[in-house]
Amino acid sequence: MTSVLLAGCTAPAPPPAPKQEAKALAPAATEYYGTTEPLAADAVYFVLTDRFVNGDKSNDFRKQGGGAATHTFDRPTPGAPPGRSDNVGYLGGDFKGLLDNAQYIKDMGFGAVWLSPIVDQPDEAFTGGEPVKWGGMWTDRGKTGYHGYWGVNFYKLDEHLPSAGLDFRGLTKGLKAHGLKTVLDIVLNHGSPAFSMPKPQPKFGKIYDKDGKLIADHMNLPPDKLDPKNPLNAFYNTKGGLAQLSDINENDPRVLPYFLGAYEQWIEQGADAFRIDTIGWMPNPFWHQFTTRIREKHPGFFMFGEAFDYDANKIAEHTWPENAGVSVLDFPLKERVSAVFGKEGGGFEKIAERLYLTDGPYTNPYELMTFYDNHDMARMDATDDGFVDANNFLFTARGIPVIYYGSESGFERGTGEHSGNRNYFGQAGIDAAQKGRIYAQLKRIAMLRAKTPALQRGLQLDVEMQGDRAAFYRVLQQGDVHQIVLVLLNKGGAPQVFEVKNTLQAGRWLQPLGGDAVDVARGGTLKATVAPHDVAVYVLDAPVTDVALKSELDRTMARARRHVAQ
Ligand SMILES: [Ca+2]
Ligand SMILES: [Ca+2]
Ligand SMILES: [Ca+2]
Repeated sequence: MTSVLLAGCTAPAPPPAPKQEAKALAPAATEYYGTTEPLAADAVYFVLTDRFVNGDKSNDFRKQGGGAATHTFDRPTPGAPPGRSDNVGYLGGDFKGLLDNAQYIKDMGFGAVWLSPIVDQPDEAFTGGEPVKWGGMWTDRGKTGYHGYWGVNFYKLDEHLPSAGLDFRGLTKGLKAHGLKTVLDIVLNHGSPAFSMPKPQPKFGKIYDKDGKLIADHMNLPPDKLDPKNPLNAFYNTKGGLAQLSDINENDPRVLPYFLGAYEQWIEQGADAFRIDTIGWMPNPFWHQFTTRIREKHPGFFMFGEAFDYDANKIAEHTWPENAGVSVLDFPLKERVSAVFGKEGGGFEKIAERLYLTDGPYTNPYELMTFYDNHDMARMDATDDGFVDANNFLFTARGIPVIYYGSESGFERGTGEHSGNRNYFGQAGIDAAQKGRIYAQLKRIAMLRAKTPALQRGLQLDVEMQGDRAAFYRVLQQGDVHQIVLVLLNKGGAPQVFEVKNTLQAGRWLQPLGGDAVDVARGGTLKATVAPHDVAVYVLDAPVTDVALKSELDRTMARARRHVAQ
C-alpha cells in the first residue's frame, strides 16, 4: 500500500487494466426491487393489548389501586355524551385474548402483530398533572398504565397480561404457530409519570432492575430539582421531557446496559422486531449505539421508530445508518392518506408526492411502515368506502402496511384520545367485523399482498396518480423471482376506464382477484374498467423485456434509495 501511495504523489497512476476474466462472465440479470427486508412480507396488525380482547378475567385485578382517585380497573373518562365512552383504566385485554384471536388476524392477511408495551406499570391511577376529560389530549391525572408506556421494571411483565401457562414466550410461540411474527413496542425515552403528585405514589417515577432492586427514583420532584449526585436521581434528565414523565438520562452509563439487557431478554423470548416509541426524543448517537448493539447479537433485526412529524425531511434522519438506522412509521404519508380517503377528500396526486419513489430523504422508502391512524391520533374519519379505498392503496403501494385494531370495521372512526380511539373492541367487535364490507375487502387485498412478492418488495413505478385514479407497477426481479404487477385503483363513485399502453409488456397477464387472463400483444394496450371503490390487479410472471418499461425501471431503481445497502 505504501509504495502505491508514494507513487501517487509523484505521478498519476494509470488506470488498472480491465481484468480479462471479468469480461468472460455473462452480464448479471438486472435487479429490480424496492427492498430485500424479509419483514416487508408481513403486513402488521397493531393491538393495544388491554383494549383488544379480555381472554382471562383472573388477571384483571379489578380491586387494584384502592380508592376512587387511584383504583386501576375501569375508569370512564368524565364528560362523555350519552352513548359515547372513553376509559383510562384497565379494561382486561391480555395475552390470552390476543392468542385466542391469532387465527382471526392471520386469516385477514396479516403476517405480524405489533402489541403495546408489555412491561410492569404502576399499580395505581396517576394523581398528578392535569385531569383527563372527554375530548382532551395529553393529560394524565386519573389515567393508568393500561397502555404500557409507563414502565417501572423493563424486565418484568405487567401482571395484567399473562395467564397461568402463558407468559411472553408462550405468546410469541403461540402466535408463531399461527404464522404470525411478534413486533414488540419498546420505550427507552421515559418511565412513568414522576412528579406533581399531591403525595408520593408507589412505583411512579421509579425504575427497578432485573432483581427488583430500586435503581432510579424521581422522588416526586420536578426535573430541575433532581440531584445529579444522587444515583437514584441521576438516571433521569434534569431538563424534563414529555408531560410529567420521568425522562431517561441517556448520558448515565447505567442506562444503555439496563435497556439492552431488558430488550434482549424479550428478543430471547421471541420478539421478532421492535417498534421504538418516541425516537425523536432521544439523541441520534444514543440510538446508533442501541441499534448497533442489538444487531451485533441479532443481525438484521428489524426495528421501526415513531417520530410524530409530517415532515419527511425531519423523520428521515432516523433511517440513516449513521443514526438509528431503522425504519420509521410513515407519518408524512399518513397525513395525506387519511386526508384523501377520509372526509377531507382529495386526489391521488396528494399521495404521490409523499411516496418519495426517487431522490427521497429516506434510506429506503420501501421499508417504511404505512398507516392511516393509530392510538395517538384521531382514527380515520371515513365512510366504509373510504376505508376500503385506503386499504386497497396501502396493501398495493410501497411500504409495510400497519392496521390499528378495529379499523377492519371502521371501529370508533373519527375519534381521538379521550373520545374513544382506544376503546375496548372485544370478542363482540371481532364477531361483528367479519360481517362487514370493510373487513371483506381488507381480507381480499391483504391476502393478495401476502401471496404476491412484488406487492411486498417490488419497485414501484407510477403510471398515473390523479383524482380518483391511480395506476402503478410493482416489479420484482431478483434471483429466480421475476414478477410484474399492474395495480389500478378507483376511489371514486363511478366506474373508471383505464388504458395502459406505454411501458406495457407483452404477455399473458393474470387477474388474481378474479377476471379472465388478458393476452397483450407487443405494442398492445391493456384496457380495463374498474368498478367504484375497487381495485384491479394484473400479474405477469416474467422477466422484464419491454424496452420502455426497462428504461423507466432502470431510472427508478438507480434513484430509489438514499443509500444502497450491501
Ligand atoms: Ca384479563
Ligand atoms: Ca403493574
Ligand atoms: Ca428524552
